Amino acid sequence: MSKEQRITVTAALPYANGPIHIGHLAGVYVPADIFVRYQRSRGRDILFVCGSDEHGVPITLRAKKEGKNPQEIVDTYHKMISRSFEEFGISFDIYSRTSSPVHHQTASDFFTHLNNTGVFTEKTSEQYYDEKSQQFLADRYITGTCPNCGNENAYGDQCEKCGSSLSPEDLINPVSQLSGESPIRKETSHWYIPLDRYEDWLTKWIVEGHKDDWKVNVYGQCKSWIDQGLKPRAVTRDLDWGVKVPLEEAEGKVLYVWFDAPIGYISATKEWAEASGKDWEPYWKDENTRLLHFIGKDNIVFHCIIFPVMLKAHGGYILPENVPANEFMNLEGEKISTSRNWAVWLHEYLEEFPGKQDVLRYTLCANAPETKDNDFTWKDFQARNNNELGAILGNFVKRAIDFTTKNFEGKVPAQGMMKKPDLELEKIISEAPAKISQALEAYKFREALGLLIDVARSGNKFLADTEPWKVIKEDMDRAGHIMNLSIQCVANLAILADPFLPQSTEKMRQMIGQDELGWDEAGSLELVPEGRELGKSEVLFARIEDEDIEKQIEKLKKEDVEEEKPELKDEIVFDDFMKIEIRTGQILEAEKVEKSKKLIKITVDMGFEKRTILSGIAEHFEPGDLPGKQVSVVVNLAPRKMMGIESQGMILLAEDDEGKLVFVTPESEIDNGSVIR
Ligand code: B3M
Ligand code: ZN
Repeated sequence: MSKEQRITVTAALPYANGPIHIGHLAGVYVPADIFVRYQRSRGRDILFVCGSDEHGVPITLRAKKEGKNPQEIVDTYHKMISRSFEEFGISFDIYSRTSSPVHHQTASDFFTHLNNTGVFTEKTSEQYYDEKSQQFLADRYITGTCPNCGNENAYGDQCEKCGSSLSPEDLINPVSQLSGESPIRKETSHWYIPLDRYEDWLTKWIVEGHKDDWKVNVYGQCKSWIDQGLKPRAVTRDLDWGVKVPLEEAEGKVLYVWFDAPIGYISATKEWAEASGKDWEPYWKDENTRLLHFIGKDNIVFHCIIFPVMLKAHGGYILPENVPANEFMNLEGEKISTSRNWAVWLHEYLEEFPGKQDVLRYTLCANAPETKDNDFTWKDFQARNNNELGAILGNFVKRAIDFTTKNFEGKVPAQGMMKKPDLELEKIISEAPAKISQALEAYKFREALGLLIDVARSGNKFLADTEPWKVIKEDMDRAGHIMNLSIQCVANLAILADPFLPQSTEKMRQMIGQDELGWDEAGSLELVPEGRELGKSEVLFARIEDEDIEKQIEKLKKEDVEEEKPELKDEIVFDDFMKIEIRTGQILEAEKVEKSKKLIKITVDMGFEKRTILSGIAEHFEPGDLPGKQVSVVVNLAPRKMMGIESQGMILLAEDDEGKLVFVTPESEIDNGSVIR
């Protein structure tokens, strides 16, 4: 690997519809930043780009919810996100945004090029349309049941439960997120990128070409999509928020957010190059550039299949060398949920733990969800700070500096003869840089961090083995030699820990009066010259007390119970309500529908007739427990066929936030068929 190598690192563009939380940091930004800082320290020409993803349905839905326009939403969150990244120390070379003019131009040109070179197919088809909101329902505007795993809350573009990428037509029982109603179908035309035509190429490139160097989770997901067969995918949408489709006949259409967003990496590069007087093209077009995408697992298909196909179809671009995607970080044993406020928000952390950026970086890296989902707990955070950062690294640095300051007038003493424990320490230090490099180059950040802490551990062991506090009484020179080596160890740690703990290494350098050194200088016991005056020692990682942590745990629990006011549907007039005919009935029989996980077939005595009704409650009730129950039934709902059986009405149930279901039953017994209003 040549020192001159050029690397382009992208980190997923966060949607500008909410703040950053530890899940984002652990999965994407902390590992990317460690990698980039390491490569910079090796003197490599590395560019680190990111920015806000400001298009797409999540933004417009958020705007609607808050009664604002989308631009206001993205302005607010873009500012907030970029500020918190900066304060946290994620060292992007540029943090751009997709509402910028450069981006609109770049994305638009990219589309035009693909269109002019005949890459797209244009197709008119019927798509879901919400009559009430007068809008086509793309992506997250529509939800329904996933055909692959049965998740009832799958989105029109993706099921978050099983990860499959979907189209609205794939959803079972689709519902509009705008009105809550079932959509109708309406004709519209769109441009499609024919992913199917790239199957052979993808097989060669990924399935055969990246079997050994891509992470197992990434490779596995890609392979299974390719094996399942790919379909053409629409790259335009009937929406008014996004990059306008640059064609006259496409009035009222914008580019699909996942078409424009990855192009955002290129736009950001252009913006950076413009501002720093550089040429953007080698970072995207030179075959010697390593292109790396840091993302979370829900973005794999877009970065490994769709974007590469776009780049390939365009021509002239390089493809990602690797896509080191991570799994998810949970919090205190539960999935992070922004709607439930079950999250640790970066901007709040920065306020509540000022100056402790490194502790969070360390904890998130030590628990990085590299191969499986992992868990962040406040107890672990405290333990990592007190027992690892403090007791091992901070303690070693402080002992080395304090003992030298006190006994050698604050100057680095001379080296002497190397004895056995000295040689052991020398070996560990000389081998550490290559070992840590190897782990970092393989995207094994946890392992790399473990190796780093081992170096500090060896420093402590060295002091314990050599006992300078005893030696000094008889042999000042030997004690000086021991302290010299200890200071050299600190200097090495200041280099090796820099990618992981940049705040603390800055302090370490001050303590040993050392300028920043590059990675390739690490491994030596000659970094700090004899006679160098030391700076003041500092506690690098102050203890975190139980009460600091308890506060956080309480805060989480409190926010968890403070329920948000639910979003209510639009007001209706009395006549609308009177259109619904609800009557009491009694369950006569109930049986599970064969081959369905959810459905129970129920026969209800309505007094005036019997009805067959299918209800999706099999995961909540045993059919045997149902006969005899009085229930409320919507009797004038148009019949619907499911699993080949016609359902003639709907039985009402109440559902709480946890998904618990109970029947809506008359308070005391009443004739079947009684009217409810
Ligand atoms: N905006 C982030 C997400 O899925 C999405 C990434 C875009 S990267 C080009 O949460
Ligand atoms: Zn699914």
